[in-house]
Amino acid sequence: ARATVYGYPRQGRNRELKKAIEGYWKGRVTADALRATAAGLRRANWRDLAEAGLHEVPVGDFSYYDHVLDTTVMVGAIPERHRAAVEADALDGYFAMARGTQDVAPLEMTKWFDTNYHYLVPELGPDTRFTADPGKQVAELREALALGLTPRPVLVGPVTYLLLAKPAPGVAADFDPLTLLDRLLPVYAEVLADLRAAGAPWVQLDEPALVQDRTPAELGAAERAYRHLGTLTDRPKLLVASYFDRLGDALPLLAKAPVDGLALDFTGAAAAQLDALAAVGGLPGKRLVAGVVNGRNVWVNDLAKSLATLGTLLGLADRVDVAASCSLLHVPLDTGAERDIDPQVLRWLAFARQKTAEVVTLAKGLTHGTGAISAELAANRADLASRADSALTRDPAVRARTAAVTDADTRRSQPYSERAAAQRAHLGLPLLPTTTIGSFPQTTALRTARADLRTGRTDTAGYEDRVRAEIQEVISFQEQTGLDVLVHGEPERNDMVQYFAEQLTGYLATQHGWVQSYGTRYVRPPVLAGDISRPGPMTVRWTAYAQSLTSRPVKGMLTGPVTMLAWSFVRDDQPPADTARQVALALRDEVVDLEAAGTPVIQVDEPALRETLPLRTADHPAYLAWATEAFRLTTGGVRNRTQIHTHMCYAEFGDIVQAIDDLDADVISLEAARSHMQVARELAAHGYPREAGPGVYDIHSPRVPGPEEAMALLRKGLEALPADRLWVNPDCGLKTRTWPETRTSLENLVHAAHTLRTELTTRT
Ligand code: THG
Ligand code: ZN
Repeated sequence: ARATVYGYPRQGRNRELKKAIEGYWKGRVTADALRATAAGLRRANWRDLAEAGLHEVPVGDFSYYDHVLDTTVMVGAIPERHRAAVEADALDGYFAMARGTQDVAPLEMTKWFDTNYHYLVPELGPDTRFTADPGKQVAELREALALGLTPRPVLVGPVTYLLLAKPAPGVAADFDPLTLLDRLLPVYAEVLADLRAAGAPWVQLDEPALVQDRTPAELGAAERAYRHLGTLTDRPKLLVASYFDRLGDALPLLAKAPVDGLALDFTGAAAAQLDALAAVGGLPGKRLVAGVVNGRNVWVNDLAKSLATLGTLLGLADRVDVAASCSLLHVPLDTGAERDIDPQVLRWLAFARQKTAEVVTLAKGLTHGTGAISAELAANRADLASRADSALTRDPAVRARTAAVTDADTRRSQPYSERAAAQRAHLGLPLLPTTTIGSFPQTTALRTARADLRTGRTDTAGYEDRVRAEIQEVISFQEQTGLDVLVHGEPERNDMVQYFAEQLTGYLATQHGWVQSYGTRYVRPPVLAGDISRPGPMTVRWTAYAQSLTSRPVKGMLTGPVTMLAWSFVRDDQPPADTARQVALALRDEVVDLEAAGTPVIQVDEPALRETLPLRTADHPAYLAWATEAFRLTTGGVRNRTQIHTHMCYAEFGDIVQAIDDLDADVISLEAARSHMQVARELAAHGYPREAGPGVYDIHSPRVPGPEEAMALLRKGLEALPADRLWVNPDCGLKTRTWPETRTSLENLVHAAHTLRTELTTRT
């Protein structure tokens, strides 16, 4: 057995790639210097992988921005509006597609399956003509060959590429990109021939889209694609890779296809594939690459368990190799860089570098028997045992409390209709109340104060003075502008997940655990490592301070349990539902404390509720059940008169309206500015009975909408929802906007609300 991986973190130990690219954008780094940095990072990665003992290294997984955009370039599917820029300069044209320019909009960005990585969506139409442009892939292959390595180019497969695409602007919305398959396959054939000629023995074609529910037509397309590519004569050996879940109906189809190998995910729920593989008679004559090391979480592998899986697989294919389940792009680089995590706890964790070592160990064990890796197995057993027995992972008080949760804890004492009356009386709000989503612009003074606190140039007292000054400013601005429900502006928060993670027991923060989110943007997801508890209030002090400055209601702001899980690495030794319940109980205490401190409105944000939907629809009900229960457990402990808000920021809610209703929040604010109140219509169509604030200001754009525009959107909202259930707010937090933009847009928004309010009250 041999060891391999499908991809590796691109950024470098100190995010050198981010710095070089952003420097290039600012004109501080030349194109040559950027290329040299990139080549150096590729070399460093390959050397690391080869030294770790990988037999085959991936090539082409490197990217200046995104591997789906690289595929768009490889097949020549450059959108019309970007062609001039690409022809003028390939690198600048590439970045123009990714980020747009003054005059030209970028490609749309969306989530890569159920990970937190975002890709650039190919734009295709009936007139799209593909041409092969494998320059990047061939050049990187040559670089690796020159180092004396055995490289395996990794490409996005043609079926997944088309399934990830959408109709180009101006193309009918019902255009199906899959109809372009017959035009695309000859281009892939040409790329494959070029890679073979350049010296690639194998090429990997990634088809993760086949782990999702697929129609018979889509499965038919996959079958046709691999019959076509498989029967080419001038080609390298083909490895078709799937990951993020099990293949389902696509498994028998690919098992029979004339390709040379399949890479399958055997982690988590996908482990069920083992039986499915046996049921189709295995892969006689083919190479099986078994993804037994989870490539998207951070936990050390159970080596003995993986060896058992691998042993079973030995009988099912001609040759069995060992890999991580997916590209290691989705995990940080190296636990060795962490200084602040307890060394014993650090041994439970495996980042890309450690996962590569695990894959190599498993390949060795599979080839030479467990005797050859007895030291590794013993150490692994000890690490797993230390994790299982640790006081961090098992806190009896937390366990007793989660076990005692009753259905009543997840329900408020009265139904929405009765609560609404109590809240109306308590809050005394006007028709079409105005509010914001929570954050206000983070000023330079504030960022400097936070940096100074980190470096010790300011003490806590000095920093907190700065935070109080910001809160004062934000409160008086909102009063002057005439907003009805105020916020404190969140000046004390760095990131909406990290801020809470840092204050909860059981959560670990990393110093260097960067993971690419999109382009040059990275996040450092905290790790849900142990049982979660809240040593003390987390937000009450700042919210109460804000409330002390005004007689208008101030809204408390929390991140909900589902988002706390979605944007963290989640423990794998208990179901996510159990972890969510622990987080929910900790947040519930915060909600109750906020109420006791006199907070009349509390918002619990769940931007990730929609984005964590499982890939297969069969798995949706179970997910939505625990997710909505965790939200209700968080918010179920308050009195009727306390108003619970929630907020979500992506526009596609149509398929989860029922789940949104099941949250039993009193008010929801949603992104709607860019989708022109489609959300309001969807809520109305569903008979959504609660109050809603479809956003009337698109905060993702620096454009400031005029008062007429806010008014027009509100009128649309009023066509869908009755006036006494409609709120007026921007569609997301204002953290990324400037103060001048914020000021004008909120003035316009309040003006529109006041005008309509007068209109509505004088009419009756
Ligand atoms: N917080 C966390 N995860 C998230 C989001 C978040 N995942 C999904 C979505 N939001 C991702 N969006 C972004 C937006 C901006 C940045 C990263 C992800 C970003 N990062 C800085 C950078 O790379 O320069 C680093 C920020 C830092 O210093 O922490 O700008 O909101 N947890
Ligand atoms: Zn938002």
